[in-house]
Amino acid sequence: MATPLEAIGTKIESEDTYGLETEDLVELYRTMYTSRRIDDREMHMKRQQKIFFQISGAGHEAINVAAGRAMKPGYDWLFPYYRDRALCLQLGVTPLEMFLQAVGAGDDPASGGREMPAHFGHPTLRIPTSSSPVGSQYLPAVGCAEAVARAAKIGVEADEEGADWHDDEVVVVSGGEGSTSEGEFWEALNTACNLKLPVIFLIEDNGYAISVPIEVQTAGGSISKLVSGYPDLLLREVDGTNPLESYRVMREAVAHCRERKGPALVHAHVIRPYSHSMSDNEELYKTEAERDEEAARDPIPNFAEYLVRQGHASEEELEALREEVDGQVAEAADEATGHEQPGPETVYFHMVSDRVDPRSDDFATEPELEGNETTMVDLLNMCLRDEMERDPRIVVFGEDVADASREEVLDEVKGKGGVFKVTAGLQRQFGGDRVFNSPLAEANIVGRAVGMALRGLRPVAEIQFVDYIWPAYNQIRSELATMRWRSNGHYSAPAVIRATYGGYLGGGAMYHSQSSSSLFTHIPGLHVVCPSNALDANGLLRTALRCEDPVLFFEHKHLYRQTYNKSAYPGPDFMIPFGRARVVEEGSDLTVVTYGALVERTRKAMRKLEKEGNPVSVELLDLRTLNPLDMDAIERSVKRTNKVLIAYEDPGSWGWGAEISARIADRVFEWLDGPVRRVTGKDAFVGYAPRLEEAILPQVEDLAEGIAELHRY
Ligand SMILES: Cc1ncc(C[n+]2csc(CCOP(=O)(O)OP(=O)(O)O)c2C)c(N)n1
Ligand SMILES: [Mg+2]
Repeated sequence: MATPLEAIGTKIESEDTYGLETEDLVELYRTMYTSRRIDDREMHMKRQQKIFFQISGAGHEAINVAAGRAMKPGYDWLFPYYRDRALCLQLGVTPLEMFLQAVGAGDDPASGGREMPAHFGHPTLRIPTSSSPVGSQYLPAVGCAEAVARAAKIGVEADEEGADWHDDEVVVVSGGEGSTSEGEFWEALNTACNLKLPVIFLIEDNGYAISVPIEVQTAGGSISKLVSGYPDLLLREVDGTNPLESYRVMREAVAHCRERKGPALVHAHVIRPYSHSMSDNEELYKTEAERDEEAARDPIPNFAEYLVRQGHASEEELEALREEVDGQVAEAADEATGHEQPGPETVYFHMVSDRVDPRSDDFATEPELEGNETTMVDLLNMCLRDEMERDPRIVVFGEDVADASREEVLDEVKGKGGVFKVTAGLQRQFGGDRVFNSPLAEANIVGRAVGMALRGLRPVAEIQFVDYIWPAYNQIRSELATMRWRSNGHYSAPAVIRATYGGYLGGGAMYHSQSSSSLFTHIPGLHVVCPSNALDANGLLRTALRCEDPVLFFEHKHLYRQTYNKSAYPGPDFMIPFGRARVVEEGSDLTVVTYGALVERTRKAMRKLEKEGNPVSVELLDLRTLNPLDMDAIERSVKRTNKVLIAYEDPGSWGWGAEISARIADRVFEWLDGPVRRVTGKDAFVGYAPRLEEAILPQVEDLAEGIAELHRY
């Protein structure tokens, strides 16, 4: 149960200082005051157009410094949000570093000028770059704590890069009360409690999310009441404008987590005296009386008054401290304005790893084939086995991927191992700490993968069907793919997300048959892989696991067990570089550019035309990876054949083929002897009735017709 909040006072009455000496108290005040003055200064700079956005931590300073004081800087991890200026200062981020972000300087250590002010991050203080989507920090924070818990059980060596874990470290993740309305908050809390992870959820409740008051956000108006049934969750409610009471509960929460008793949630009531941001004016929705009431709870004057009243400092001493801080803040602001913004040449810096290039020849190894031919499912499974043996950091999880979560039944049952069996037997071989089921929550799966990858594990997360990836899209788009770029190369999340996709199985209908590749190829920083056969699947998955970037690895369900795409096992080191198309068949009349299930369908279309006495010499290109794209192979082929048809399963419009078509027009227009044609899925969802599915997805006949028509042109 939450400790009841006895009083939210305007006066700090705490008798006990909870072990903090006079010097500590004055230092806390200094940090709180510094934080407020940075906000004031930034607001001034915004009006002068020296910075381009401002959002303040005003009113949150007391709980912030208390949290920072309870943590071990550079040892514990913080996933902050934009109100956590004083918390970051307390952990050691400097005013200059904050101003560097505000002016958008290339030297900004948090993001190199890429993110807004107050998007805190630090290369060495264990503050990974923060993003803007409200609530998206919770799941990576849980993954971060989980990585340490798993590493200990798995026996991963602590000297791996990023694997600098300590078995008593804690993770603090913060957010406003509004952020607790996001599903990701609940998914994170659920797993933190379920796995008893050392995560402190610090909820800074200022009563508003921009203009929307608490009673609209939260049933019953109190997040701590709402979560009171979560097991092993230490729950504390506190006046977050009182630094001493805040310190008391934060210290307790940190101790609870250090001792591995489970997670904690601290519900801190704070104020927000400076409107939401400089783009907001709270007078539009808060009455004067309400604002006066908040002003009376302002932690900065109230703590100063307390320090004087209790004899920790005199008025004059505090005045001198304030003058000193004002000078330091002004100096830092002036210094920051002298720093340059990043140059245009830096745009692509740290989009992907600059150390390991999965397109390079390092990833081009020859297969050493052995044994009988087998299916794509088997060769994916064998790749995972090989790589898990080679790299102890690899963990595999998702829905139904384990053989059996209840390990005691494993002697009696065969085991599930994935709804398509790609992960069959992995739990049996590598144990339940490395191969495990997740809750049925896709954002949870990807968000935790982000946090684990950040800490040096190599997560392989499975999304059962791409049709259900959408709850995870925010994590993929906003966290996974952006981590390296937005931290200017200081943090990265090299995780592999495997997802099944595609139609042609019959009866899958609209939620088990879609392809959605272009919605992912549109995300910078994310590799997108789509193998068409068993051998490629094996080699490309190995590359995905050995590169240092996030990879979305698409597996076509229809191709999993086709006999025509089987291969013998290519050995434990077989890799295919990304961005290298395969010429499936050479030809001279026209080029077909495709991937996935349409590779075989195009071959069938070619054979059909031959049988009908209307042969076309087609050069068939299987792209294998959509991002990076082998534009050179396309260009080379089109220059020879002078005609090109692009075939894909997705709805045609706004799709992936339109981009390739545009690039062809751009780069080899002069070589074209005909229009760039597309054979695609209809602009509809895949229907259940087989006749409907057949009409919606591109068939052999459609491809044959398209090829013949373009040939005649
Ligand atoms: C997912 C998402 N939706 C909307 C926004 C725009 N937005 C930014 S902050 C905010 C309010 C957040 O309120 P709360 O969580 O209570 O934090 P506070 O700002 O009050 O500290 C909104 C709606 C956003 N950044 N992300
Ligand atoms: Mg709020």
